[in-house]
Parts: sequence; structure tokens; C-alpha cells
Amino acid sequence: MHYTRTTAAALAVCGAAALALTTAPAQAATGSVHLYKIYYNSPGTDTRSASSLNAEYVQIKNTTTKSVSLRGWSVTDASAHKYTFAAFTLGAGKTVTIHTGKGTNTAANRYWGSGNYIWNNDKDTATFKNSAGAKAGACSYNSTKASYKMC
Ligand SMILES: [Ca+2]
Repeated sequence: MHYTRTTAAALAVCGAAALALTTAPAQAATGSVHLYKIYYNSPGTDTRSASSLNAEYVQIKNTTTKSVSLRGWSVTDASAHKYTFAAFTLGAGKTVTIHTGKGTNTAANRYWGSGNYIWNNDKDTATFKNSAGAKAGACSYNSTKASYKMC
């Protein structure tokens, strides 16, 4: 009886270890490059001033453990306005903000270059695609009660 219990316990430990080994790679592979936040109703009146346009933005986050080249990746709204990344690399764990208006690109801030608002204040859908044109995510909102949407 004593030996049987010991064997059973040993087997249980081996089983747990085997399970840990098989699940570890999957956990390490989690993470993605995805839509993170849309700030669709910039503060104040929509005057189309540079500061107002640039207070409207969409963010993309890289939760993988590697830098990812976003060249050719795109974001579109429901009206088919499209932003396509030129040469740009998003570091591991980093977030990039795509402002609606014009500005000077940096590692953390990119500019759509639009003279008008992109993200409707009531409802819209952002679609994110990779350089091959495959959908990498979407984010929708349908409320004027908030000014932004966490995707
Ligand atoms: Ca807006």
C-alpha cells in the first residue's frame, strides 16, 4: 500500500512536469502586434486645428518578445481611410501612436497626415492588416459616452 501511494505520487509529479514542458513553449509564443486603443473624440470642439487632429489617434502595441517590422501594415477606418506604415520597427513591448494630423514621425509617434478627422465620434471600426494584407485584428466602438476605446 505504501509503495503504491509513492508510485502514484511520483507519477503525478512526472505528469505535472510533462505538462509544464509541453505548455511552456505555447506561453512563450503568446503576444501579438495588435490594435490597442482608439482615442476617437479629441478633447474640445472639432476645429480641425493641428493639436485637435493630433489628439485623435489609434495605438498599436507589440506584446511579443521581439521587434516587428510594420512596413506595409495598415489601419483603415469604416470609410476606407487608410494609413500604411512605411519603414518602421515596433520594439518588443512597445506602443506606437498614429495621430490623425500632420507631424514629424518618431519611434513612438506616427502621423496619418490627414486634414480632417478619421475616427467618427459616435461609431467606427478600425481594421488592422499585416503586410500580406491578412487581417491582424479589428476594433469597433458605438458610443458617444466615452472618448476612447480600449481594443
Ligand atoms: Ca473624431
